[in-house]
Amino acid sequence: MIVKLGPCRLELIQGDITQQHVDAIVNAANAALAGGGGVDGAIHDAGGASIMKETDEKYPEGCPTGSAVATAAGDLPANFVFHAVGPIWKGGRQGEAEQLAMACRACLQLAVKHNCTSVAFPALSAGAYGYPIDLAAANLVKTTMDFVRWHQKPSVVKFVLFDQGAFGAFARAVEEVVPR
Ligand code: AR6
Repeated sequence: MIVKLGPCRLELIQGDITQQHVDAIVNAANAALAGGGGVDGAIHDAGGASIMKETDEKYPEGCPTGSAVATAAGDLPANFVFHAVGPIWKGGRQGEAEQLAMACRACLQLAVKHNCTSVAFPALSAGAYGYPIDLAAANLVKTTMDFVRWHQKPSVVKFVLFDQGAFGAFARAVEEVVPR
C-alpha cells in the first residue's frame, strides 16, 4: 500500500525489516540498548557485532524512552540504524501515546539530520512492549504524516509489518488518517 503525501510517500509492507534496502532502519530497542528479541534481536543478528559495539561506545547510558540514537548499520542493507525506545504499555494512562509519538519523531528527525531519503519503521512497542497494535498503528501513522507534511522529508517512509494482523492495523490507520 502506497500513499502520496505531497513530494513524499508512505508505504506499508509486510515483511522482515532487516531485508529492507533503505537509508535507515529503525530498531525497536530498550532503554539500556542491551539488545533483546523481536526486531532488536533480528537487527543485531543480521547486522553483526559492530552495531552493539557502537551503541556501547557512543551511548553507554542507553537511550531514554521516547527518544532515539543513531549508529551505522553493519551488514544490513542500510546506512544507519536508529535505535528507538518506545514505551511499555501500562494501560494507556501513563503517557504512552506521547512517548510513542516522541520516539517516532526522534527517528524522523534523525533521518533529516543524516540526509536519509528513505527510512523503514517496525510497529514500535507493539510486540514485547504490549502496545495494542491498532493504537500503535494510528499513533505512528499520524505522527509520521504530521512530520512529513511539515518538513516535506524524508521522501519515503516504510512501515514494515511482520504479520498480516499488523499490516491490517496499519492499513486501517492509513484509511482513517489520510484525507482522500
Ligand atoms: N521485521 C519486522 N517486524 C518485526 C520483526 C522483523 N524482523 N520481528 C518482530 N517484528 P518488538 P517492542 C514485529 O517486540 O514491542 C526487544 O526485546 C513484532 O511482531 O520487536 O518495541 C527489545 O530489546 C511487533 O509487531 O518491539 C525491547 O526490550 C513489532 O515488530 C523490546 O523487545 C515490535 O515488536 C521492545 O519491544
